[in-house]
Amino acid sequence: MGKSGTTPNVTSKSGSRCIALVGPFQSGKTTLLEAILARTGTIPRQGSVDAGTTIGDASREARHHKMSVEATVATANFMGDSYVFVDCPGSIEFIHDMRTVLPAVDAAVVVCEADEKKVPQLQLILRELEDQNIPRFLFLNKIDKADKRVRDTIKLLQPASRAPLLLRQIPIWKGDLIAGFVDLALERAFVYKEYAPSEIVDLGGDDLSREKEARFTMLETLADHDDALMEQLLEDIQPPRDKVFDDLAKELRDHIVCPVLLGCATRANGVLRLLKALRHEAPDVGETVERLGLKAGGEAAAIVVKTFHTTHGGKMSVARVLAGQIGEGTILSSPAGEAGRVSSVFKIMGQQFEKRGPASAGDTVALGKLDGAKTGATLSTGKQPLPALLDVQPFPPALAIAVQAKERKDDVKLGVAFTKLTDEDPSLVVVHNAESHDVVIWGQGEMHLRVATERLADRFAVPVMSRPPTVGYRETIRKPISIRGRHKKQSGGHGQFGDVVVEIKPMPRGAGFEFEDRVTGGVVPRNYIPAVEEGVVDGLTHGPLGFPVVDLHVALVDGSYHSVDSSDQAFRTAGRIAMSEGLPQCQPVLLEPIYEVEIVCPTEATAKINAILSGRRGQILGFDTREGWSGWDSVRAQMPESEIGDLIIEVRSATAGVGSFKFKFDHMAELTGRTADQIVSARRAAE
Ligand SMILES: Nc1nc2c(ncn2[C@@H]2O[C@H](COP(=O)(O)OP(=O)(O)OP(=O)(O)O)[C@@H](O)[C@H]2O)c(=O)[nH]1
Ligand SMILES: [Mg+2]
Repeated sequence: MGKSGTTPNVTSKSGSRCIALVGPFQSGKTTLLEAILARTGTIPRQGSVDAGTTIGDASREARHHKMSVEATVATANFMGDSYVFVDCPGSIEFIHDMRTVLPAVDAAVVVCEADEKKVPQLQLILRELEDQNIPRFLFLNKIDKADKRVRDTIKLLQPASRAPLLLRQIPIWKGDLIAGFVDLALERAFVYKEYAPSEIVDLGGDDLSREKEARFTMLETLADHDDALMEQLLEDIQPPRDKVFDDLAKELRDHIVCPVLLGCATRANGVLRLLKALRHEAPDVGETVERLGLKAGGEAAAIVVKTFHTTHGGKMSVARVLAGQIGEGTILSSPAGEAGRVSSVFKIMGQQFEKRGPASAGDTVALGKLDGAKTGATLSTGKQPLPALLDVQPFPPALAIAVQAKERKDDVKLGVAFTKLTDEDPSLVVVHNAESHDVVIWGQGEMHLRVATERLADRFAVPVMSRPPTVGYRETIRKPISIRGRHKKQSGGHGQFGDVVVEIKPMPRGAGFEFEDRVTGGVVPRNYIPAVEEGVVDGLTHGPLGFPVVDLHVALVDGSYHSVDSSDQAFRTAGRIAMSEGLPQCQPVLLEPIYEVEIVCPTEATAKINAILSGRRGQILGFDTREGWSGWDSVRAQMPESEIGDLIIEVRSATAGVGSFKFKFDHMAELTGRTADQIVSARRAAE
C-alpha cells in the first residue's frame, strides 16, 4: 500500500472495506456514490439522479420514483485499496434495507443537509449507528446551496447525535458561496473545482485566524478524551500532525466523536477528502469482526446483507465475508440449516454482476444460488454452523392493501412471487384473510407498497390489482327473543321435516357464541341436536347487517320431529331458518374493531398528531416523553380499525417522515348512527 503524499500516518489495512452511505431522505447519498465512482475512475462520467443515470438508482422502480427504494452495492478502488459502498435508501419506508446492511459495514458516511426539518430523520439514523457502535462520518452535503454559517448548521444538527459533531473542515466563503475549505487536521486550504480534485491554495489572513480558532475547537473536543493532548493545549504547544490524525482515527473508532466533512455531491467536491479520511481512519474487517463478536476457528464466515431474486438466474445473496475464503462450490450453513452451495461469486456494480474469483475476508460480493440463506444470516463453512451474529427484526408494518392477480391464471405465480418478494424484503408481510379471502400485503407505507406491487408486475411478471383491505366488522344483538324455525317439504317420495324453537339472547362483549341444549322429553331427538347447532352457526356467518354475528347465546328449548321425514339436513335447515328470521328481531347492532395505537413523533409534532387522532374518532389515552429519546413523544390512543387504515400517511406528513406507530387489537365496540348506516349500506351495495 502506498503512502499518501498529503496525509501522514497511513496504517496498512487488510481486506476490502465496506462502507454504508446512509442519511435522511434525498440528502444526496446516491449522488455521492456516483461522485465517488467517478472520482475513483470506476465510471467514466458522473450520472445524475434526476436524469436517471446513476449506478445507485438504476433499478426501474428507483428511476421511476427518483428515489432509492433498496440498498445498492458498488465496488471501487481507491489508491490501491478496494472498497464496497452500499447506498442505502433514506425514506423511512425502506429503512429495513439499511438496517440489515449496517451490521456488516466497517463505517458509515451519514450524508446530511443543513435542513432543520431533517434533523429528526438524522437522529433516527444516527441512533441505529450509535446503538450498534458503528463508526460514522457526517458528510454535510449540498454545500453549494449553503445559506448559513457551517458552525450554525453544526449547532442545528448536534441534538441528533449523541457523540459531539467534530467539525474537521471549515468553508472558504467567496461572497455568498462556499468556494472551498480548510482542512483543520492537515492545515491546508483547498478551492473546489467542478468534477476535478480541489486545488491547494494559500490561506489568506482572515481565513487563517478563523482556521486557528476552529482548529483549536476541534483539538479541544479531541482532548476531552486524551489527557496528553489536553496538557499540550493548556501549555500552548502545537500537537504534531501525526498525533492529531491518530486521535481522529482513535476517537472515531471508539465512537467518541462524529467527524464532519463538507462537500457537494453533484459536483464531486469534498469527495477526495472523504475518501482519504475513510482510507486512513475507518476500521477494517478485523475490527468489524471484533465488533460483531465473531469467533471463527479455521472456517470461513460471512453475513448476508441483502437477498434478491433475479429475473432469470435465481437467488443471489449479497454477503460480507468476515473470515476465510468463499468461492465457487463452497458449501455454507447457517444456524437455520444448510444454506446451499455457492454457484458463483460476483463483483457487484449496481445492477451489474461480474463473475470473479473467490472472495476473502473483507470482500462484499454476491453469492449465487444459496437458496437456504436469509438476509441477516450468519453463514459458515465448518461442520457446526457458527451461531447467528445478529437478528435484525423489521419494524411492524403500518399500512395494508388487499391484492389479487389481474388475471386468474396468475394466481399460482402470485403465490411464488410473494415468497420471493418477502424473502427479499421481510419488512413486507403477506397475510391471507380466511374470512374475507383477501390476500393482504402489509408494508411500511404508501410508497413501500406501491414499489412492492410494481415489483410484482415488473420483476415477477404478475400484474396485480389492489384495494383497501376489508375491515373486520361484526354485529351483535341487543334484545332477547324466542323464535320457531320450521322446515317442512313434501316432494315426491321422502319429505323433509325439522322444527325447532330457540331462545336467542345477547352476551357480554368478547363472549363469542354459546349454544345450549335445553330440550326435554326428547321433542328433538338427541342425534339431531348437533345438526341444529350447525344450522344456527350457519345463520351467524352473515347477520342481518351483512357481517358475522358474535356475542350471543342460543338455547334450543323446544321443537318436534317426524319419524320418517326428519334428518340431520332438515334440522340444520330449521336451525338456520330460526336465526335468519330471529336475528332481525333482536335489534342487531354493528361492532367495529378498536385498536390501541402508540404513535412516536418528535415533540414539535405532538399537537398535530393529537389533532389527527381526534379527527379520526380516536380517544387519546395519554402521552409521555418517548423513553430514551430526547425531543420525542409517545402518544397512546384507542382508534377504530377503519381509521387506522391510512393513518400512517397523515402521521408521516405531520412529522417530516419520521413518525411511526404500533397497534394491537383491543376490543370490539358498538357503532351506531350515520357512520354505521354508511358501513351497512356499503356492504349491501358490495353484495
Ligand atoms: N444542490 C445540490 N443538490 C444535490 C447535491 N447532492 C444531491 N443533490 C440533489 O438532491 C436530490 C436527491 O439526491 P439523491 O442523490 O437521490 O439523494 P439520496 O439521498 O440518494 O435520496 P434517497 O436515496 O431517496 O433518500 C437530487 O435532486 C440531487 O440532484 C448537492 O451536493 N447539491
Ligand atoms: Mg438514494
